Amino acid sequence: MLRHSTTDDQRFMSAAIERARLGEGHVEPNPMVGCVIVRDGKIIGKGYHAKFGGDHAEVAALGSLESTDNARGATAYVTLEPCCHFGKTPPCADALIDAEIGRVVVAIEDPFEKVSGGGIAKLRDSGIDVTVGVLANEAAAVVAPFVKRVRTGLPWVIAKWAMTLDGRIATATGESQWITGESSRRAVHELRGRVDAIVAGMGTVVADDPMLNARPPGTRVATRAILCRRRLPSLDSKLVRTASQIPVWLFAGPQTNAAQRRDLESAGAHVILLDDRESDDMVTTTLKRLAENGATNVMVEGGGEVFSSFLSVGQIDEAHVFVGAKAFGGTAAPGPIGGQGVERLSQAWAFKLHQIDRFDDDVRLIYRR
Ligand code: AOF
Ligand code: ZN
Repeated sequence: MLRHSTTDDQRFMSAAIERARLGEGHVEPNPMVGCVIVRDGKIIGKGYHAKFGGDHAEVAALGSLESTDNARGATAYVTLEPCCHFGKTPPCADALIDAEIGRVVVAIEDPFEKVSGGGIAKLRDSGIDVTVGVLANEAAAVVAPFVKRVRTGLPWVIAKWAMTLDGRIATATGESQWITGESSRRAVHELRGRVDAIVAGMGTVVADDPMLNARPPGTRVATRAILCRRRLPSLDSKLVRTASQIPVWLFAGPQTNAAQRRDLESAGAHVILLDDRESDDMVTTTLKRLAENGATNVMVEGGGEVFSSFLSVGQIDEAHVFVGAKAFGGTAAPGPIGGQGVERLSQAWAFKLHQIDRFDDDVRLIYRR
């Protein structure tokens, strides 16, 4: 078998990708970007985009140098093409040119229309040697949510469920709390604390009366988006009782009760009344509205019918599957995904394994479509 050895370019790009990840939860709707500056085979500067509206990675890395003179002739490794537009900050391409960087290694192009190749062209025009495509897959995986939103206008969708070793989410009599242990549940709250919205169906709201918030709070406060095709949550549900502190958006089908909708509005919930067409394609309608409101990452907590409708329109990008160290058995004990399911093996929804983590006796499997 042919083995590819890691080149210096890959090693340094890998360090830049590691930096990029530190921005998770802080930079969205911007992409996570990292940059390291290398001279004589040594990293002499590092930076990442740390906060929405703040310095871009390249500027942060240049700023971390002991002396600005050290940039002259050095190589900058950037996980995303340096920008060439005036956004909330001036163009990074200009900053690299002004610093007299000798070479720039870029993992992937920026799909954002104001950049999309322009940053690379600008660097080359000024005589800088530019290499593109180093660790492109790894870098693309980090910015996949940003890329999806820029390309499709829809947010990245993360489905999360917990199941037993034998794939059950409840016993045959319907008991489900708890399948996983405390440290798994902490990880779920970390995820809730970095996404922009948490979606659930009315089945889950009625069965569990969930809060759908992050405890302790994370870097952002997710809007709780409830799919209410036919029925609406009650005024004394935990969701509605906390609606004035944490946003609740109710995506209401046309048959829902008008008086109830008004009461929910008065209680502080935001009711989005859908017409027949929007209600028929509730998944896309919901995702579009959330993206228009700035959402990059959306988490779907279920239930089974909701997962099924998201999957059938191809709108689950990532699944966080927590496996608890128990088995329930029972032919009537349900699994995580409801609906009709696929008829044939050849129609199965296919995923790729992305990450595995252990939480005491539980595991979290992260799969991507
Ligand atoms: C870079 N380096 O570290 C990042 C880039 O208006 P702004 O300043 O927030 O710019 C946001 C856009 O800049 C974003 O949509 C993406 O195209 C690019 N992000 N570019 O050179 C960085 N975060
Ligand atoms: Zn920039």
